[in-house]
Amino acid sequence: LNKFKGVFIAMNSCYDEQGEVSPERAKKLARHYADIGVKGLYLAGSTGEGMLQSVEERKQILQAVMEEVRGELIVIAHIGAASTRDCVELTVHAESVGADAISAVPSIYYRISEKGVEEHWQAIIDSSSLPFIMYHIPATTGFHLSKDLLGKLAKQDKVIGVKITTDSTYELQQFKRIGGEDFILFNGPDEQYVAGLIMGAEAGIGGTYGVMPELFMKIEQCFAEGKIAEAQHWQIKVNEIITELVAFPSLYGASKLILKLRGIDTGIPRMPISPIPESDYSKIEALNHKILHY
Ligand code: SI3
Repeated sequence: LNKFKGVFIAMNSCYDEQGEVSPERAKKLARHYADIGVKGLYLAGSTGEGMLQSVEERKQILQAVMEEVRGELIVIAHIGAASTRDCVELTVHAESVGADAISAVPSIYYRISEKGVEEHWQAIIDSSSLPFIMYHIPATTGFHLSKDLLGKLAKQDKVIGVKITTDSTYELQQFKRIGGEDFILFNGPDEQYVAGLIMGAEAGIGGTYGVMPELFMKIEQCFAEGKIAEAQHWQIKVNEIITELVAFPSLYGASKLILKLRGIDTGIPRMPISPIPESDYSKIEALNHKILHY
């Protein structure tokens, strides 16, 4: 399971000038991260705008990324969608193109019961031989994963971990306790990567990693070497940047513009996520400069 431990970038969406998904641009972005040497990528999650894309579009992006970085980066395909049928279709596809693992949020919109979420996830797990990572993000899904359900699912060999995006490192620690030694906790909130590592996370999946992967790799390295004060120092620097990023009309729009300034055009976010107005461009340039000079 060591291949799932480390810094995973929740990769931004990649569109062309017309707003269509762009496999070419996705390849270029994935290549950029492979050259930096992160552990892996998390595709079509919140940052990847998977929920705003069709099943066909999601397949195209995953396939392109696999063509570019298979064997170099560990690729986790987020296949979560409202319908179990779509999730299963995406899972079967993910396995066919060689993804390393799949991950899913609970089904959204219909306020599915705990039993329903269990059945939804189980259908996904049963549809391939890929490792499965639960995606716990109650602020967007409205579903709060209980310790009971986590414990029940974690008993299966294929269920290797949970990506936990809540503010509670207590919950993270409880999930780790229940999941056991071989169960991987993927830290979700980038603002508390160090805190998550201290309380039992062994990996991080984050959207803001995409504009500053080196800083998160530095945090990880300091932590691994037991240099906690230094890890904290970098986390504080990172948090200054995140505070600025989230103050823009959209975090994803801001990250995409920063990537564009660095020569990697991924287009603008898909509606209803706001793009960044031109009046904010100079602030984005200043922020990019700040990140590059840390
Ligand atoms: O794309 C993804 O699925 C994620 O990376 C989720 C991740 O937990 C992010 N959360 C959201 C809602 O986008 C964080 O990386 C988040 O962007 C960061 O902590 C800034 O608040």
